[in-house]
Amino acid sequence: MTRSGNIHRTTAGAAAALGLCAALAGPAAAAPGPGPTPGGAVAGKTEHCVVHLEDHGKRTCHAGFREAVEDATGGRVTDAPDDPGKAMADPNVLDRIGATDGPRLGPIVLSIEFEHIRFGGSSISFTGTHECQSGTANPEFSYEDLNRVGWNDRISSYRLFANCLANHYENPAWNGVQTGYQATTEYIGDLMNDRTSSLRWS
Ligand SMILES: [Ca+2]
Ligand SMILES: [Ca+2]
Repeated sequence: MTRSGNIHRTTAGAAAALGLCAALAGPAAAAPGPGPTPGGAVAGKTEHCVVHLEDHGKRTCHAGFREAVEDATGGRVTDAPDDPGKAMADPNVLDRIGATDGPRLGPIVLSIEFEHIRFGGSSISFTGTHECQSGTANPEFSYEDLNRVGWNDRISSYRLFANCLANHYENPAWNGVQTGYQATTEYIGDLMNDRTSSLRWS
């Protein structure tokens, strides 16, 4: 199947959305603070945000992980454990978050990125229009600068969904050191821990 139309449209949409996000960024995005050490104590409250790439990069944040999962899945999954680590260890919950077909599906969850190792601390979920299918030569979704959502140099672990792999880049606009396209990991590794500034999914 051909998917290039979607690829280009989505990438452009995500890029266009960044300006919007910057304009709308509230207090929640203003103070990411120094990157916490893996597994370390969280300075301040945890927060669980969702960036809807399928909706011009619209970002919403929640105090609880359960609410964030409900948001990211378009209301499909309303009963995820509020403890992200517990949720990410529950195969049934993971299956439902990662569903990519069904009636009135809504947003597709691409990945959930976490502040700490082992899916701990605050989180930011990215959603898109479809599951990843094209291999890694042509990234299907991208996010140019995590500064705009208060997530620069914070990511320590992530869980991928929807057949996607993610590439994590040291600098905005997909520059600098990168992880290469990787599946779920409970630790991003010493090279890129607390260094990610932009993302691609494919
Ligand atoms: Ca971190
Ligand atoms: Ca960086």
